Amino acid sequence: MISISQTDPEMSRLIDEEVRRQQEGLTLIPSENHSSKAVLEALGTVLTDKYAEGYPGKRYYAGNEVVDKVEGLVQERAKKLFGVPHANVQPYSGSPANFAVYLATCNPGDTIMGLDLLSGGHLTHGWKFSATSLFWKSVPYHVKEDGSTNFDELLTLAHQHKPKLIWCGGTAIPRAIPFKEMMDIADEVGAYLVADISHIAGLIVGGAHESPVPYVHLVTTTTHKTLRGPRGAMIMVTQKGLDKDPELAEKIDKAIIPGLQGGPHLNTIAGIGIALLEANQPEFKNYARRVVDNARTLASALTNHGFKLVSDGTDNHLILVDLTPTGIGRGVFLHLALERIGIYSNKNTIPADPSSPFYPSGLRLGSPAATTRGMGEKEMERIAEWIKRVTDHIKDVSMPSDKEARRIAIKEFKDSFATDPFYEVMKQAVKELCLKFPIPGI
Ligand code: DSN
Repeated sequence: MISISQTDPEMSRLIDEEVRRQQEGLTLIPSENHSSKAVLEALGTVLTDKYAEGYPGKRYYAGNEVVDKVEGLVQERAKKLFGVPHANVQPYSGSPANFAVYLATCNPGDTIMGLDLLSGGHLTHGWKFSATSLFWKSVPYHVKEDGSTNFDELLTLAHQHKPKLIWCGGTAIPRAIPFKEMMDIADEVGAYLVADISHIAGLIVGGAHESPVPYVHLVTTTTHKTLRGPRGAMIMVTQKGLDKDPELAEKIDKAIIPGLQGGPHLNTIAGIGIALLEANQPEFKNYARRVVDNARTLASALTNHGFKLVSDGTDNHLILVDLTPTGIGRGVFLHLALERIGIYSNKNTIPADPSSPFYPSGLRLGSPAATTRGMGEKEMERIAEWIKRVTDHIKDVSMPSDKEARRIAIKEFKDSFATDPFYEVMKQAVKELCLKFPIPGI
């Protein structure tokens, strides 16, 4: 940090501030994690300065003899770890990776299916405001109120619309993804099946979730969630994918460049390689198991405190709390109050949410980052207790249905933080715990 503080003290102070926020607070956002010191170091190397449009051995720029080896090494590690014949490690992040899948497999206007965003899918799986539904005809499928996939609806829609591609996976799914059942439907209608395993990639390589590789044609994943690498993504082609289309690997590579991206971010790619190496160590299996154990402990402690959970629990790293028994739109208030005391979560829609996505009735929680810091059962129980105390403390706040009244209610709620000593006392308790569990990369 020394050179930053000399060159740009203002930026240096902000980075220090963020280090403190992460260290003194508790990340329960299921899509965030704390990457290792080695991963962070890779991001700050001269690899960031090199242009390398193309792929190893076939670039548009000179001077690639070293970065060819870097990218080749990361490709090999990805292939080995996930058990796939082809891996593209260049996508800048999850959304471009998913976009490249469309480019490689569909023509503009083709029909695609994905889990509706409000059911726990992702924007790029065809959400109505995503460009993916602008260029392709999106037919979303949903979960039932208990959080399980509505296979009857999916099967009916798939036969009716004959999609070219079906997505499985998403961003707010507390249960195991039913890859085999998805494959049966995709095969029946001749669609590509793509697993977006961004949330659970680390659990898959750590043996805590079934792998989609035998069932799907393509796999996309971000690299920074349970996989604990830098912010990036990968696209993998399975043997089943090559059997369906022997040119699928080339099509994916072409979709990334020249289709969608320019030069790859080689510092990130090196960081991904380090994360893959780390994920291949025996200790990572232990990490993946502890992530799930911690999520289950947190889920059952919350249930014991009277919270209602979507699907009544979790199979993975993620918990979705249904706050409707105390009123609608309450995810907003709880996430703000938790943020005030240094606990970071997501307001989130629940299946059939009576409120809107910006004022949802659920709270999304996850265990990957806390587990990376070494927290365990005792800490999960304490965290559940804090969430309960905060929930009780704000029990009288309610979300108005009128738009302007809503804005005022949220503002007054936030203003109350400054004068209510409860929040500062709680923040100190959270900080005290967090300081006992240092963030590894710092
Ligand atoms: N932003 C990611 C998440 O939080 O789940 C999905 O893109």
